[in-house]
Amino acid sequence: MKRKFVGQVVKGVGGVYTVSDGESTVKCYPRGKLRRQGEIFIGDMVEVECDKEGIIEGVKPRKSCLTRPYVANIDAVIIVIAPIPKPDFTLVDKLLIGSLEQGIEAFIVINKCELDGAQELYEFARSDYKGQAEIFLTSVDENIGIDELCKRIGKMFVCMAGQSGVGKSSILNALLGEDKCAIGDISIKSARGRHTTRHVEIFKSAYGGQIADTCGFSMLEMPVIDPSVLREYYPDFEPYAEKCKYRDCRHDCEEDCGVRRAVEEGKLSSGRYERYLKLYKDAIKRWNNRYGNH
Ligand SMILES: Nc1nc2c(ncn2[C@@H]2O[C@H](COP(=O)(O)OP(=O)(O)OP(=O)(O)O)[C@@H](O)[C@H]2O)c(=O)[nH]1
Ligand SMILES: [Mg+2]
Ligand SMILES: [Zn+2]
Repeated sequence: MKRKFVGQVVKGVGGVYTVSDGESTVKCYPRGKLRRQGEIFIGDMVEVECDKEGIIEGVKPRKSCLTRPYVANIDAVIIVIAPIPKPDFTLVDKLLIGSLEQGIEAFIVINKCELDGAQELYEFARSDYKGQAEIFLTSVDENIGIDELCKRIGKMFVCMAGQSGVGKSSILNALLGEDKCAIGDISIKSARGRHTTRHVEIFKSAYGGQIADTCGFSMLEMPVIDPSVLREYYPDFEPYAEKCKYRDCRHDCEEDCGVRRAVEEGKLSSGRYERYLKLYKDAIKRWNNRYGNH
């Protein structure tokens, strides 16, 4: 007998999706045009018609949708960094831009906090990301900060994000209290991770929330941003941008720029500003490559 229901996509591997109706899961295949890549995201609510196997007939409108990592309907993104591998703060900035764009919360988790350099990272994040993300210190190895993070996540649907090897899957396993995700060895020579997690999958947390694990990624894979709106995603620049001579100042080489002045006066972090300029120039290059001159 056929039954119809609306359920959540909790996993997708090779065109086969696992859809949960809250109690059980069904293996599903998408109908026709939904088979194209990028049509169905993990976290999507989908209409399913099934007997033994399910067919995904449609995708419900999304509350939020990140394209890197590919996940829909999350409430917050958990950006993980660690002393090893060496943090890429431009990637953190870009993840923050993505979360602002989608109107979701962002947390920054400094993992491996028992290692040298973690405290400095914490101080750095507290100054560069003040007011933009709650910051947590965790160590999976020494069981520090895990429960606090789990409580803060509460009933939210969140997704882990960050470079390969920072410990996203390790934190998730610790939060779940079970080893459900594969953990990788960091190659010691290069101190770079090797992409242990290869797909996105959603797990239930002890406090009734949901957590999605994702694979580590690099800046290059991030979506292209319109360079003219980039500055709108820097709320920490705003009080100074009001003092720019030009209303549409992009805080680059324009004369009488309030943001640049704030950096010179030490009111804004120069690192964050330098990374903004880098992202801005990168955005122009990539935008022009895709859409012609800006
Ligand atoms: N010292 C230390 N090592 C940790 C900690 N948490 C995780 N690791 C180690 O970091 C390495 C990478 O952990 P993973 O959880 O696989 O990292 P990931 O971010 O999921 O990586 P990808 O799946 O490749 O994106 C493993 O060797 C973990 O044992 C920690 O708190 N302290
Ligand atoms: Mg992983
Ligand atoms: Zn300016």
